Amino acid sequence: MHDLLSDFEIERLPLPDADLLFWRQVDLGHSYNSLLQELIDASDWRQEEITVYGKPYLQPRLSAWHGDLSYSYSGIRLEPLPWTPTQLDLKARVEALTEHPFNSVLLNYYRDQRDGMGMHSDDERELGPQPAIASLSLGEERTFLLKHKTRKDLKTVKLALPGGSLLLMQGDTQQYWRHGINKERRPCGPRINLTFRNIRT
Ligand SMILES: O=C(O)CCC(=O)C(=O)O
Ligand SMILES: [Mn+2]
Repeated sequence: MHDLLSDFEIERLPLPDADLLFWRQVDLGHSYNSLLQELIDASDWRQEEITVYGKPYLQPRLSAWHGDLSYSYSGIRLEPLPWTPTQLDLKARVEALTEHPFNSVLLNYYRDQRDGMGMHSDDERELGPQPAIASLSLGEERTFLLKHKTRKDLKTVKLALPGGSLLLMQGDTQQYWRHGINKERRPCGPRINLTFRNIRT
């Protein structure tokens, strides 16, 4: 069970066919800015190529995959790098808050307003039928979009993800909803997002 204080800090986002928990500010044991800078400097960032309708594109962001097992994502196979001590510390904090175990993390680095992530759902078979995905944000606040896959009557939901916030997507969320991060017109500083996942063996 969550204790009273952490329950008080959690918001349940009331979307149909979804199970979303949101922590506006989590205690990460270090200042958010020092963590952001450390992760920017110390990660082995890659710009992955993806294929859309047969054409190769570079993803508009950098990424790094760490953890225990390899993973297929948007048609690319990612071999994991080993966990760093900072990532293991963040993983333990996120596991304690969400009460889910994680064995992998995908780091996304949105360098400025020109970086983003297209609408998608994290529904790869390796994640299982009702995956729990915990998304920790550092740095610039960006807008997270959620769009129901079939219910045209539901508007796109916009959720501001400030640095230090944690979003847990679980239950049917990936089955019924897509999510993404839009590019912005206004100038944006860097943002890092760590998405903790549990890959099934
Ligand atoms: O940057 C974000 O908040 C979203 C990341 C995401 O959806 C993903 O890594 O699959
Ligand atoms: Mn995702």
